[in-house]
Amino acid sequence: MVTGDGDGLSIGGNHMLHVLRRNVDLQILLFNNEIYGLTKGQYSPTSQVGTRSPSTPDGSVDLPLRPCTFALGAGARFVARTIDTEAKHMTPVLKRAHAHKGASFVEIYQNCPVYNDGIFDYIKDKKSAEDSRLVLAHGEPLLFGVDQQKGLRLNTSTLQLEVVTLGEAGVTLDDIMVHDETNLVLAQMLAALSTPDFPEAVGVLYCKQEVSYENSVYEQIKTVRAKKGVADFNEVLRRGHTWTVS
Ligand SMILES: Cc1ncc(C[n+]2csc(CCOP(=O)(O)OP(=O)(O)O)c2C)c(N)n1
Repeated sequence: MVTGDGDGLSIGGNHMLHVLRRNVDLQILLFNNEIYGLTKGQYSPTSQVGTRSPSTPDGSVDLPLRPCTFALGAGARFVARTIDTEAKHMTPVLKRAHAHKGASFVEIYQNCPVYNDGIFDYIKDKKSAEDSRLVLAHGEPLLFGVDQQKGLRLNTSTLQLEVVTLGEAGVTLDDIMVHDETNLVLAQMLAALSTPDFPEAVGVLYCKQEVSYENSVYEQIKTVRAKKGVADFNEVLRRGHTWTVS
């Protein structure tokens, strides 16, 4: 299912919530350009505060939604983020999403050259990408920056992630958190990170294989049939309040 930030989080936000919660076997690609493009540039649920648009001529005042945070909150079992122009990064992410049985949610940062041009330049441009992009790999330390010299450490007093530099103030690789895509709490922390204070996480944030909605329903039907036998549809239809008109 290919959708946008407007369609997927506002117009169809209700459906998105339940498809994720129910774990329907569906791959969802949410192209986030932080604007309603097709209908000529109205602000969307992911538009930054202050976005000037035909529907917010003096700038939007409401807090934007983070799609991955929303998906995790709704109970999605597969949540990932990638970038439209980064084919090398996107391809394995899409393959993982496709292989996942159940709802998989992929947010794709996307430029809108007409109504929101350059909105993701900070994470795409070679100059700033190193500091603003945290490329996730399961089992690998959360390192980023030029020469991978910066990393994320868990501050155990505040229970928050913090940016540290290897070799400074005694920081070593052992201090850096290791990515575990089965850890929901970590995924929620990673999904919420934003520039300029933090890099933004791209890759698979969370993956937990659980039985899909379809399989649960088929299992249930099997169990009920084993117990009660296969119903005769005609008999079911004619049971109860039915009349024969002669
Ligand atoms: C129920 C419903 N309401 C409104 C519309 C009109 N409409 C079509 S696309 C769109 C905005 C889409 O924005 P987004 O999902 O962010 O995609 P983009 O065009 O930016 O890629 C709207 C409001 C619609 N198609 N269906």
